[in-house]
Amino acid sequence: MSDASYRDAIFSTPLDRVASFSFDERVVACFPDMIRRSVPGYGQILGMLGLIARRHLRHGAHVYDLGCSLAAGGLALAGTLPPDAFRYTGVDLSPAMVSQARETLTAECPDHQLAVVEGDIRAFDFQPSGMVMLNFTLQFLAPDDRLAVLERLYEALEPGGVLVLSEKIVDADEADNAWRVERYHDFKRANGYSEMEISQKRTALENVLLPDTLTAHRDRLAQAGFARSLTWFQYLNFASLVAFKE
Ligand code: GEK
Repeated sequence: MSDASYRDAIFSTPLDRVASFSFDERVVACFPDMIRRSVPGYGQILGMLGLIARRHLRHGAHVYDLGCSLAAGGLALAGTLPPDAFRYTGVDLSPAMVSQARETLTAECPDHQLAVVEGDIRAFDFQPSGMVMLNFTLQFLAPDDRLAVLERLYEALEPGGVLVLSEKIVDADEADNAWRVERYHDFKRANGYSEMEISQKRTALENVLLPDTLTAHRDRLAQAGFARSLTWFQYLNFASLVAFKE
């Protein structure tokens, strides 16, 4: 990865009107710092991707990383698997993310087959694949668009294929949810975010990031065709599921 990763200070000054969050150049420049300090368990989830791939991926199969941002999923697989083990395509809507991701992959993993394309996963022509990673991306789609994307991913997966779905989640129980959200804010404070940054980011993500419950995720996966899914990781209000195509 290039050294151009700055500390996230996007919401560190008071704003009259907090604009909706968007994945622009400013966010790209501090993205690795932002995601590590604001997504509990992000590093652990990345660390498991290669191990999941090792168990489930047919040698040479194709892997998608949807909403790949800076292609951390591709870097994680390349760190665990040899160059001929898989072909990777990262897809992201943000041109700034795509160009930085390409630069990073060329510099870091020149021997692996890693491509990044600009595209909207709601209208993407998915090719047959052995593994799909959707790490903290489905949550940014309008709820009504989520099932159709999962249905098309189920179709694209080869038999024996796996989907890894990581998301910010909400608890159906109000008190449990409040406790998790409060501890999540403690987690952000402990990682150096101020009260103002926490509250402005919360405002910016309102109506942009709409989390589901784990039950809603499991039900939607089943509706899309995945007869088996399970939650393999949870840290406060962030979780990762794996779903299998029989
Ligand atoms: C990681 N997976 O580091 N089509 C394609 N990309 C999209 C769409 C869409 N419709 N909507 C949003 N995105 C990454 C982290 S970040 C999560 C994922 C976060 C992209 C958006 O441009 C951004 O790069 C990414 O989804 C979400 O493992 O910032 O909390």
